[in-house]
Amino acid sequence: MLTKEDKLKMYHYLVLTRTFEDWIFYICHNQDQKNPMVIGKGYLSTGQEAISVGASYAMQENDWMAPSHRDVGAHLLRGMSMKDLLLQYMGREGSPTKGRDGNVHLGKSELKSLAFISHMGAMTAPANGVAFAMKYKGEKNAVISFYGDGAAQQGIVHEALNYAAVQKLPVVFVINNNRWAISTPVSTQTSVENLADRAVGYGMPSSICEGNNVYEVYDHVASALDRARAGEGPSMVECKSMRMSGHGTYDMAKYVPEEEFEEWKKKDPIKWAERILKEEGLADDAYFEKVKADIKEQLNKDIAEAVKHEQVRPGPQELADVYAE
Ligand SMILES: Cc1ncc(C[n+]2csc(CCOP(=O)(O)OP(=O)(O)O)c2C)c(N)n1
Ligand SMILES: [Mg+2]
Repeated sequence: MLTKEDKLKMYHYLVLTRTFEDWIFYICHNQDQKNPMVIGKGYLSTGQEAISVGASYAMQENDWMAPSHRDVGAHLLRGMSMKDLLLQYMGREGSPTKGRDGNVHLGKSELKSLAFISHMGAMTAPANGVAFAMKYKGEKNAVISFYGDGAAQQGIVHEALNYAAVQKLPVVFVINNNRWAISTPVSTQTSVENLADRAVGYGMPSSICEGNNVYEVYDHVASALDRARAGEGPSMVECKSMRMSGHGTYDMAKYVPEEEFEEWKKKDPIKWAERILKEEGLADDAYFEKVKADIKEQLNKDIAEAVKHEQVRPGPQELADVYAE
């Protein structure tokens, strides 16, 4: 059962993720393109933050996750600092990838998150690897493997799901079905109504949840993780949501029908959480405004610090641990 403290904490992380990514969007569109602060582009989870926040909130300390590129909320919740994220986006030496990779291609083994690799769906295989090791060692932990509706069509995902089911691995496959894979709608990617319908073919249970209701995402993923930790094998949770921005900050998503955005705006995860918190008498508008203002203030401080202290871009010395002697 989620306590009041849990619910407010999850709300905080929704707002934190949104505020950070809104800033990334702003900078990508307003920075000096000849001397950019953010290297590359932003890949944002705007409008679907409840998936990564709700799912990762259900993790225990020794669980691992294999994030996708829309899981900044999960990175933050697992303890990634704002400074780490900022330096990563800025391609600086002090970032989790030491400036060798950019934006959302990151993870930190100290935080039990595998570093995200760009090949869609490919994170399901190392997620299985970690789960296999847990099972082999007799540990009662589990892994969340996050991936999108587009990634769900990759061959490696089908193999990984089959393998996880056959080996009864402690993995929860959390699908972020945000209806689009770049400019391809989900309706032209697959002939099944729900991606979760495939679970039966792999021999694992599945459930479908409102991906924009952070507390519902939590409930579904928490049950699936409990099941995995109890040795009952993998399961799949399909989170129905919508990518409320372009694929990256360079993409204004002109190919998405305006009505689709309008429809999903009504299901905004932050507003949804606010509605629930109000209905349950746990918080009011003044509280929400304060959370938003405090986060903005803290973010401004973190940005100033990151910019002041970490101007170093990686040089050849940073490659030293890439190659064996
Ligand atoms: C194997 C592979 N094919 C193509 C790409 C290019 N690509 C990057 S993201 C993306 C769309 C992914 O869509 P989805 O899995 O639905 O995730 P979303 O971006 O919607 O969260 C594609 C095609 C890639 N990175 N890897
Ligand atoms: Mg998608």
